[in-house]
Amino acid sequence: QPKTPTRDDGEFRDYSHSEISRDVATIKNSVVMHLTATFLRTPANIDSGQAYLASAFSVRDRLLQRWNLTNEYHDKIGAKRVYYMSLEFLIGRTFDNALLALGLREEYSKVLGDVGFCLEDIIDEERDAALGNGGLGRLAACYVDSMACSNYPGWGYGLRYKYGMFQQQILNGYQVEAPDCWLDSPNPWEFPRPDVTYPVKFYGHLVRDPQSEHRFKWESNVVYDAMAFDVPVPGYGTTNVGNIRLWSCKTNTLFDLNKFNSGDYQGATGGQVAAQILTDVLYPNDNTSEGKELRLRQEYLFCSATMQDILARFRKTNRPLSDLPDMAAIQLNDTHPTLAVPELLRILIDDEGLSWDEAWEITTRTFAFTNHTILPEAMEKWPVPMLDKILPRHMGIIYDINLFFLQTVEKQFPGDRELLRKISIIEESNPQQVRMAFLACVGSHKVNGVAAIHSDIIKQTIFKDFVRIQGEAKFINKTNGVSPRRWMNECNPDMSALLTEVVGDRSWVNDLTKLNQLEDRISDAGFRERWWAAKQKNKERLAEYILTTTGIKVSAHALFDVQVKRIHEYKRQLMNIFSVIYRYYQLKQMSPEQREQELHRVVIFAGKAASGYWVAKQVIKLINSVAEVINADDEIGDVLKVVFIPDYSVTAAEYIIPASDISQHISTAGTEASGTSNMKFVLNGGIILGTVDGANIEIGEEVGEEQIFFFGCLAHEVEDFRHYLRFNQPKPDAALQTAFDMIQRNTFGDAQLFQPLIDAIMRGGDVYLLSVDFPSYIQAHKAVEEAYRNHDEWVTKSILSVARMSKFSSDRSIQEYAEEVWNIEPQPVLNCGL
Ligand code: HBZ
Repeated sequence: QPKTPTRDDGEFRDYSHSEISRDVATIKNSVVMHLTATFLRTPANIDSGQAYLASAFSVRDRLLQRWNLTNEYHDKIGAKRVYYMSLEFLIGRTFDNALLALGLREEYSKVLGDVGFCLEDIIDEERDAALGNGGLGRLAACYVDSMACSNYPGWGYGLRYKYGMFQQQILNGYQVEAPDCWLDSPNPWEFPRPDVTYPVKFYGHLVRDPQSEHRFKWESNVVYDAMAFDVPVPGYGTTNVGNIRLWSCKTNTLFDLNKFNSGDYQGATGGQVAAQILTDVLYPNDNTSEGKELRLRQEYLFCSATMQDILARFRKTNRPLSDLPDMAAIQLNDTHPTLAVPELLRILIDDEGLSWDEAWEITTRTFAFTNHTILPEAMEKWPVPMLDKILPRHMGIIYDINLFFLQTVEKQFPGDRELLRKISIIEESNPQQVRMAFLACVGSHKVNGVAAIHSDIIKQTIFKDFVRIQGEAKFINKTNGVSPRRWMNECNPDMSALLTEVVGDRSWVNDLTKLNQLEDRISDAGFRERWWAAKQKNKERLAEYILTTTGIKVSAHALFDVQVKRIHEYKRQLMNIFSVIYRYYQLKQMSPEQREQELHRVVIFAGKAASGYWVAKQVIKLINSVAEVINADDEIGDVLKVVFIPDYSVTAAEYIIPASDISQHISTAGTEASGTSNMKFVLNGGIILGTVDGANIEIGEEVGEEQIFFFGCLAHEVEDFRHYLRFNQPKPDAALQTAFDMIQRNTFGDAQLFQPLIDAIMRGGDVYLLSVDFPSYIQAHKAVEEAYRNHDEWVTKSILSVARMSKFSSDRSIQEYAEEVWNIEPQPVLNCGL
């Protein structure tokens, strides 16, 4: 009789790898069952797309069993849960991730091999779930992964966009957007829940409750339905499976029988068409706020459905509403879900009959808020007239929140009218605007930034007065992290195998602190060689990928210099391409013999520009124009190649990141809140060329400054430089001037196209300080080349960096949030024979 494992004996940890049915015949049966029963095929008559779907559905079955078990268990023990509310989840693919989590990769490989398919090709059939723009959305995906892997009872809440992040094509050097129809084929990774549907009201009018001055009845006949789709989040090395609940919008007046009967067949379903639009598309802005009414309605649909769902789950516990903060912690991923604050107040006061004070206490103890940016154009503000029209009750509640807040401040700082004006949630502009960051701050018990420098900056800038009023302790730092499952184990199998060898088992995948054991191997020549071979193989794989996506042939023996991220002025892709132009100029001055002596380099760009962001799109055009000229120049050959990889995505990142020698994170100091790809690159043995900004700083502290190439002015110097440049002409150094000259001599096509980019620097105040940082940037490039030529030294840097990266696991971030913000504990599900 096998003994029943208890929660303390730790057996559950290895459970998925040791005791799950790994029987290949059983797996094959389940795949064949889906082929025949779900997709009406026979094994002899399928293509790789169908093979993918059948395999994915069979994996999903296993996840759903565990998913049920996890939630049943958490209900049973009355676990406090955390809800991560985010308008974006940039998930990417799930199939390979799930196979690794369940420890069934080899088995599926065998089963697929038996029917004539190669697992890698089948994995390639999956489309990314691209329900996010960039860092903020990917962070949400890494965080739910860490919650599942660390056994925290946590759920993500988001929207199920019918069209995710647009697909980027490059035509004639320009970005062209195409819709991302990711739901056109069946999606094995979602589970529709028509039983979990909530009505969400818009517009209408208010009727005051005669019994209470704070209570209203909100009457409206514009009602939409939000229906849940559950996306399983496989936990690696644990039975726990997490969940992302995504809302899809339907109308609840599905069919207008009156219209139909009067002959208006089109009109009869008109409501349905209008309703779907709410969750049709993801707004493609990164670090810019979209002031559209539709976006506001999207945000509210999300907040209302989520709060109704959280409260429905809470009510099942039969505890009084005052216990809500003991059962639920809600994290606001930036200001996008902030309407959840007035929505909870509304439900507690108007529907549940609580007093304002009771409701306010519950609300502020439940919510916490993460800020991801201080760029002024990203700050969400909604015009009061718009809010008042769409959500009259919420506008009233926001006025009350503001009134009570200002009253307490007035008591604390009597007569300081200037202070009241500065901190008011309502900005006195014309029209008045609701400042969502202030609303989120006042409605939360904790506010955090995403890297040490960023958390300091927000305390000195946007939340300065709030720190004075509400105290230092409320404002904390939670440095971002990335999932080692996806960003090492999955995307870099060869380096992962080396880590497993060093550690002795795969435990590092859930415990990155074990990477420090790598330092013991630093002088082991054989190990160093295999380390480098792994990097080399990744570079060859990327060279293949570049060839298929762009048609450009690059040498895997060149230095791979990578900048992949959203295209944005503050991230300074423009500075990078100017330096490439200058490099090209220098190479052209050399004799062929001299040139051949130079370090060979492939400069790789990728990233999307928001569809309405003209400057960013011109930068893409410039990069492609420069690439075209340089790549076609026979004198240059392999000494310098420039590549723009189209349609950057999570999956593309999984190819690109493990192959970098150098990656660039070169934002103007103080503008990149954290960055997370910087962590992924270093974790994969690449070195950073970067500014003293965001998480670059903490990475430098951990891995040692010798392992990073820092350059540029410091955050505290930026204001003075900007001030100077507002009144004085920038003085480009000879190198930058050379780049301008080459563009203006039509070297890369019509100079007129690019003149606005130069003008932004020379006449527009050079807001991002390219002219200031360019000389030290060029110096840093030189230092990189010298270091790379010393191969031994480079390999040492690479190994040491990885060994010291444990801090940047999202498991560490999540543990800090759990302990310091959410007050929740890990709740591993017992081994129940699944
Ligand atoms: O969040 C990013 C920061 O720029 C980056 O430094 C940080 O590492 C990352 C995770 O904390 N911010 C965003 O990605 N922001 C947005 O995508 C965004 C999207 C829509 C908006 C505003 C911002 O309206």
